[in-house]
Amino acid sequence: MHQAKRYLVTSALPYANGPLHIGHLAGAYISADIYVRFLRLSGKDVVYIGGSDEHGAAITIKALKENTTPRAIIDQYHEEFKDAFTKMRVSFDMYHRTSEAIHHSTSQEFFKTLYEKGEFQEKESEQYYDEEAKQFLADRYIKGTCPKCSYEEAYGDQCENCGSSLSPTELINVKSTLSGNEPVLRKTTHWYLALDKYEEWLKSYIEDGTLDGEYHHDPESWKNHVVGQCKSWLDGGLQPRSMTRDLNWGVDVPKEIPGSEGKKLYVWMDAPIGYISATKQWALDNDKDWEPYWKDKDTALVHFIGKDNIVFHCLTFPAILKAHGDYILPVNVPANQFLNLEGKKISTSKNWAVWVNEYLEDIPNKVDELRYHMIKIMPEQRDSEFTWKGYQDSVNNELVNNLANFTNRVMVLAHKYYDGVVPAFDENQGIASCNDQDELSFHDSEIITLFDALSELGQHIRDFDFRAALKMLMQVSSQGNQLLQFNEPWKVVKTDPELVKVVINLGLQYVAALSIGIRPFMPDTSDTLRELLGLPQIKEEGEWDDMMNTLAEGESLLISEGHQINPAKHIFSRIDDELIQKQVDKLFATSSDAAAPAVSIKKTVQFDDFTKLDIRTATILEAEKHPNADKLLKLTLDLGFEKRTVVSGIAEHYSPTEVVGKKVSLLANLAPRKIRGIESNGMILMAEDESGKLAFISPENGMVDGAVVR
Ligand code: B3M
Ligand code: ZN
Repeated sequence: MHQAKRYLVTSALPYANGPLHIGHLAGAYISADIYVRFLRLSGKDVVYIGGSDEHGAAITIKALKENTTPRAIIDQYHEEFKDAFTKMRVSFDMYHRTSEAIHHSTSQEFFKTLYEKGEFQEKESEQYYDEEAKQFLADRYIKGTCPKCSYEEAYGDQCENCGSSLSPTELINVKSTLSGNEPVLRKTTHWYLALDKYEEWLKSYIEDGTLDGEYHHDPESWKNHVVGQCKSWLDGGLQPRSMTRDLNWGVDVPKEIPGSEGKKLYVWMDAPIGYISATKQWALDNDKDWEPYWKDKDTALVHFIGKDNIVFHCLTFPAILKAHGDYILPVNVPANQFLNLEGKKISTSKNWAVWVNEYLEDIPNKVDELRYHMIKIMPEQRDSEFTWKGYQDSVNNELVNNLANFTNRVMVLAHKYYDGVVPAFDENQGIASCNDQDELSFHDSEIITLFDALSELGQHIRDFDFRAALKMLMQVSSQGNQLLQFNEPWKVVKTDPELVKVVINLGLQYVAALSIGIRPFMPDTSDTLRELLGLPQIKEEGEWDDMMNTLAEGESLLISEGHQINPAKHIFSRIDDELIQKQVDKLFATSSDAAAPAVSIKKTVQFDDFTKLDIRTATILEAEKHPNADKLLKLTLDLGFEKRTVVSGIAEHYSPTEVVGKKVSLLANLAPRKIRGIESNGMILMAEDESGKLAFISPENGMVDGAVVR
């Protein structure tokens, strides 16, 4: 793609089965929002599409668990998502939902076209079936151990730990998530898309950026981890994938197709088509034509997603689009990696998350602060981590101390010296003194510096380097700060009033530039700055390009001489320790993970089972190293009524002298065992934590030896 005429930008459709957390925001939403806002600021034709993914087993499972209907679940979360995105200022042109009729018909049309073109192979196969629930178990209805990474909670279609896309029969130790039972295999028929047929074609798309031999995009412009994941898929060889499921919730396989009864579209067939149906709805609502956005080669299609969705957006969906025939393909899929939270993986089920709606309730009016910190730590190339302390530092050290401090200072000084009127200045100021070589005035050379920084910022956004872009934004603010720091207008205002005019004028140009440059990252702050400067609000209609043109011309200014600004104000305030501590406490207090056992509780036993164990108190009389094993101690125990030898594996933790005299609990009727040549008569009970640390289970209060423990 050399010059795109229009852009169609999408963010992954979140499953409507649980609230949004900061990991979602960092993955596919804030990133896309920066990009589309920048495109609009650059005067581009862009449509930004999102919506709720309302099908898939995760939703029906949730409904089942909560004794309600899928419809009730999706209605609740769809509204919540919309609300959270609006408040976080994620600026979708259309936030749609896949339960809408227009989506059902659009995805059915897709399915029918593929069917009629002979793209599907109809195959009978054995699939897992839960005899108690009387249901086939697709995707999320089965859990088991991932064959690739050994993660024990992998789903039938995907391992969320390593991102592998799986087929149910690859899982080890399969369990039904409905009944917990081990499922049986039964025959069923489904329609498979021959991904293997597209393997070569996909290879050149991903690796060379070509489609049917023609240039499509520069593969270097894609993130390494995205291309890397695709390559490893392709190298592993693609298999036909079933595009249908035996489910009772989802898009029906079109009636006209024989054998369609009871069959639904696979959620990863219908969900990406959701981008298309949402675009159709947008076009209907806005009296536009949707087709150029999906069919014209001069449209740039960009998908923002999290890394667990890479295979579906870079391989499966492109193959579906290709099989259909009329559609364009993404020019980039700038997936983000995962965001961790306070040292652990974010987990919905363990409530280890910062929920967006709770953040908005607990810390209202700090939307841009959260956006800022999320961009700063965005997991663009590798996983990254959110900590509350880090968030506090970003706000206090960067937004307050740098950005707010600078903008406030300039405006305060402008009021102090010039009653808030942008000062006119002598254009020749500084030519002789510091810039005589290239004959630039002080003002001009500063404007060039500003222009360069902004150009770099813009390029980073176009390259999907949002962290770097944010850094440049802060650098602009730092440059402005240095301008004040270096020239110290407060010291020379009496002796060199001409210099001070230039400095304050420049300072205000910087603030005006920030009010536009900040827009993609922190839209509300842009509004505030414009308000303070007494300039019109940014409508995201080409203002970036106007600014760059203005700066390049060098004659006209972003804020003109004689313009009256409004009273100065700090645009950010500090976040105190108390607020941060509250959030950290809340995270730990409400998470089931913080208190979760490292080793889960064993199967229930009856009291009778327990009474078979004879546990006694005892004292260690003697201890010595086992002659044949480094990890073992040979102990002599006093049980009051007898002495015994016990071999114990504690030598790495305790020296013989440390343990002599210790009171312990002993499993006294354990069958004798020869351990490395020495017979052991019983076992000392020890507590062991996650890290392997050991402690004796010692009776208190000098209890006599040989007492019964029960
Ligand atoms: N709902 C998966 C997810 O939320 C899925 C994305 C669909 S994008 C078309 O991770
Ligand atoms: Zn895995």
